[in-house]
Amino acid sequence: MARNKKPAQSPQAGISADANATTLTTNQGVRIEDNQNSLKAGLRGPSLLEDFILREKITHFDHERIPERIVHARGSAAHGYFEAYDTLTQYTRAAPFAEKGKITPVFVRFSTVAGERGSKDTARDARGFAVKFYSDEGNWDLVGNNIPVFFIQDAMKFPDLVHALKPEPHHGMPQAGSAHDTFWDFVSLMPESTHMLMWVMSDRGIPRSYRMMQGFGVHTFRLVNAQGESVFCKFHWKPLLGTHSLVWDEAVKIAGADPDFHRRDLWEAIESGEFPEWELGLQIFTEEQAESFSFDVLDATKLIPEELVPLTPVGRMVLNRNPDNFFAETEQVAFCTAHIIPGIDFSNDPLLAGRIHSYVDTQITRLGGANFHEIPVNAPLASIQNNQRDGMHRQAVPSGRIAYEPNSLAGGCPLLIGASGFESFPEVLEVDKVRGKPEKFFEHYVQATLFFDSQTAAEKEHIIAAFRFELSKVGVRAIRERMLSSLVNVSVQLAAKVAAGLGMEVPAAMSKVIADPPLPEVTVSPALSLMALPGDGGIRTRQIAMLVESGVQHASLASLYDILTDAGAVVHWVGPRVGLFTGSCGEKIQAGKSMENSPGVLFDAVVLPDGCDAVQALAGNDHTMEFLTDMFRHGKTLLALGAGRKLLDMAGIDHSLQETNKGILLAKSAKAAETAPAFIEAVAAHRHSSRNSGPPA
Ligand code: HDE
Repeated sequence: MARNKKPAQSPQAGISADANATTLTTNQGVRIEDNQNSLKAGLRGPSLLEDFILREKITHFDHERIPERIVHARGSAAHGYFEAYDTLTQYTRAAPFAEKGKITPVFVRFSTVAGERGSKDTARDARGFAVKFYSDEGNWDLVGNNIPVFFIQDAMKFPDLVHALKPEPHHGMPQAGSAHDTFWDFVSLMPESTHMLMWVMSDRGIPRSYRMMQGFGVHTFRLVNAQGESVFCKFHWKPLLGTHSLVWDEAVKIAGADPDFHRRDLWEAIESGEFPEWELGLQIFTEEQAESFSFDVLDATKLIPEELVPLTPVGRMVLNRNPDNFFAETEQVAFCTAHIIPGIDFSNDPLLAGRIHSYVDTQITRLGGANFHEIPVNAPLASIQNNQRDGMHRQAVPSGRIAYEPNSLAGGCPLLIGASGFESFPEVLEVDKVRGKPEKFFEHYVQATLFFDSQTAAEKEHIIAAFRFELSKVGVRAIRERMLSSLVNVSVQLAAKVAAGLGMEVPAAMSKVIADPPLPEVTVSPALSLMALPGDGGIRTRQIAMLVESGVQHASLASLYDILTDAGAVVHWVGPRVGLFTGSCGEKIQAGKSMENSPGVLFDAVVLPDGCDAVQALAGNDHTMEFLTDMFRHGKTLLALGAGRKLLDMAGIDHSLQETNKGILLAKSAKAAETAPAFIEAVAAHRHSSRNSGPPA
């Protein structure tokens, strides 16, 4: 691969961040002799003010933290590259699409929105999906989410939305959660939020992995070609592993068992060489087409159904390198929607307009000044030449006396390059200066209904359960009622089921601004269901537990272990405790995990061993029953070898019924290897939704 990572940054002379450096020094490069004891007047006397080594160390430590992001504070990131499938010069002169096979380095940060920097990964929330392209014509930041629409239409409402969503200001609760009064008060008064609410309450709000979610640019953007011609475009990232989610009960339990669940998953996959990959698809359409749509493409609460404007695949993105340092890269990366390059331009989406300002602005506080572009992870590969000077934390050392233009003393340099430089698309505007919205912005429910109607039965049940859960945490009854009255406009079935779950009557529908909206072009869009992207049918990186105890029939487990590992799964020996166990024929088995430190929610599937003594010992352990009960009710795949089926019986798991039997496999020990293909198929299905309704009786 030609250039699949940013070249190592060359630190300024004298500043060494080399982890292998052998000599401990101060920040002034003075070698330190004693790093244990401060300087004192006598061994039991007071410490001395002159101890510059102690003072430097403590002072630096005192200033280690920077403000966290006001939203998207918790995130995880990786380096990689984007590869263009073909030239796209017909539509855009943007450098990453200039020629077939062109490689552009990227840095991608995934995030939750509401939680603070140290909050859990599995909160119900939208996820950020921000991509920085280090193109040879400058940095382009595509700062998107895993959901193609947003809560609000106009940047003017963003501070209100975030204040309502974040922990309530008087007591600072709840952390990383939308299930509280102020959030639902705001969204129930803002019907334009309804479409996004449907997405966040769906399984999209609790992804299985950052590697298994879509990304969307959300807004309509412009592509501009070398002739200055422009088309509109929406950006979509599709994961090769398919789109998969957690179920709520699982997400809640994972939050306790491993709050870093998504961070760990991304890190471990990349460390093991399983590089996550997405395909970039564009919805390309003209302004004339846009005018004919029943909705406004400048309204970020609306999507363009793929059935109306299909995706054109244009390239792939691979993440193949973990950051060297979390703070230096993941924390200090500064994504800004204002960072675009020739060939990409904005539309007049009023939400996007506010973002163009906000991101640059926020970095100035967060990263301590206007020179954040010099931080290595933010620095473009394209060279920077301009007359901007000085400011806090300036690293560059421009030489000479010329810092203005026009000049003659430097021969006019740096020169403007005219036509090939960035030029805003010369849109013709003849308008009044007004505060307001176009008419189609007032329609709030058609696409919320489209989303709900496009879900499978299991997905619908999860949406209903999510609304029920969230609204059950709302203390003010009037807010619940108002939200229900809004949901009636989405689907009477949805509103009725949520109301029943809250022990409430279905209220009258909320009045709509547009009673008779234009007929939608599409009424069911299969592409909106998570099931539309099942993945490649493989089990690469799937986490599989093999329960072990002394006395297990080792040979059958070992044969499966090899087959599953060869198929790319990550197989773990999980015991009642960690450490050594002895198989029935004296084999030594090292359990790296215990059911206490790694409960069932952390695995995609489990294999129960054969061996009467082992099964008896496992059956007597409370953790085993909890492990199996969770895996059953979360729709995971369970395979019981020989006597292992007794564990299913003891956990109350009925493996005889065909309906609930999906993903529950039984095999004799001697047939373990033969069962592997069926087991792999069941694990690749991700989840068996027929049994995620509740615990076994
Ligand atoms: Fe953001 N958003 N946002 N946002 N956003 C930030 O920028 C903002 C919006 C998104 O990994 C902040 O550097 C405004 C939509 C992501 O570093 C801030 C508005 C979408 C990230 C900000 C929006 C996003 C942010 C906080 C409405 C999806 C994390 C820290 C006008 C398309 C990027 C920062 C990362 C972060 C402002 C709406 C995505 C305050 C004003 C819509 C992925 O500047």
